[in-house]
Amino acid sequence: MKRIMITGALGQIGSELTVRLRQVYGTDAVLATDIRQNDSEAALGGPFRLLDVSDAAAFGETVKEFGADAVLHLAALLSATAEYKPLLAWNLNMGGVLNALEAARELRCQLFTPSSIAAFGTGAPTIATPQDTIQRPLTMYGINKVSGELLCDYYFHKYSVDTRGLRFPGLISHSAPPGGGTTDYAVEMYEEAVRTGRYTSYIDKGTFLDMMYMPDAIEAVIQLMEADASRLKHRNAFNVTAMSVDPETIAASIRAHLPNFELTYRIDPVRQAIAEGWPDAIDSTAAREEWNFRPVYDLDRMTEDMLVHLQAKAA
Ligand code: AKB
Repeated sequence: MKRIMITGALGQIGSELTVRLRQVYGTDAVLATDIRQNDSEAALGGPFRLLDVSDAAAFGETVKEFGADAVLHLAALLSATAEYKPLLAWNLNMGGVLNALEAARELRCQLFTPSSIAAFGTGAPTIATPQDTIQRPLTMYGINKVSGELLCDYYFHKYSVDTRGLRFPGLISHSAPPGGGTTDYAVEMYEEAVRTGRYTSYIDKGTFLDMMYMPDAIEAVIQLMEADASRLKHRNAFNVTAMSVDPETIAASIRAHLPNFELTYRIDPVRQAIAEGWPDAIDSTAAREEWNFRPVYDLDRMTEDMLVHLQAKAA
């Protein structure tokens, strides 16, 4: 049975991915790691190790001791935090990817690294943004993501490391909260709709961004990691998306269930500028053709599921 190690396991993606991987591969076959340890670790229900991904020696030792066949490297600072702390973002995001790549090269592991819609920027088409196009992001996070994509390609071509990756859109989930991202507003809107019936958005109406529901993101990671390598022409950084929405579109979907939901705006110039530099809607044809990516949740189906879960939590 495949043995898998995850970094950033207590984060928004990691906490759900760890639980799902343990259902698929077995509890003890999945090692969760994170720089912090808190109450939510118990919910992951299996082996856990503290790991600072910027410590190269500790990274390599942890992979070796566990005997991992695959590393899913999720630990990173997100776009808004990276804009406030660019040097920390460079050191943590790039150091982490390099340490993951080196461990995968030395110990012959498969490696998954998430990229993002942030990897696009000035000059790229904003509608149906192609898989292969100009990538000149103006944010530190975007620069980290493009550099990570290129490094993963480099390790594949030079050392035959089996690197794979997805360009994630904003991910919406009801369990672990996101933190420090630009697309976090979408998750907050659902939470506040249930909690108070109103939300003040820091992203302006008419600002469209790609989003995807977490269950689709989790299945996409597993599907890509299991995909037949001979079919992968791109390997790293596949565009994946399930919907393109702005705050008003999400609010309308919420109002189908909570008609009195109120949406107002107080724009955060930093996160608004980041969002405006990203595509409105990316094209995921390569992922569909090369490994059968098929998201299940559209906006309304996701809204229904989010509200059911959040209302159950609030009860
Ligand atoms: C962020 O907003 O920073 C992330 C992302 C789209 O990469 N959710």
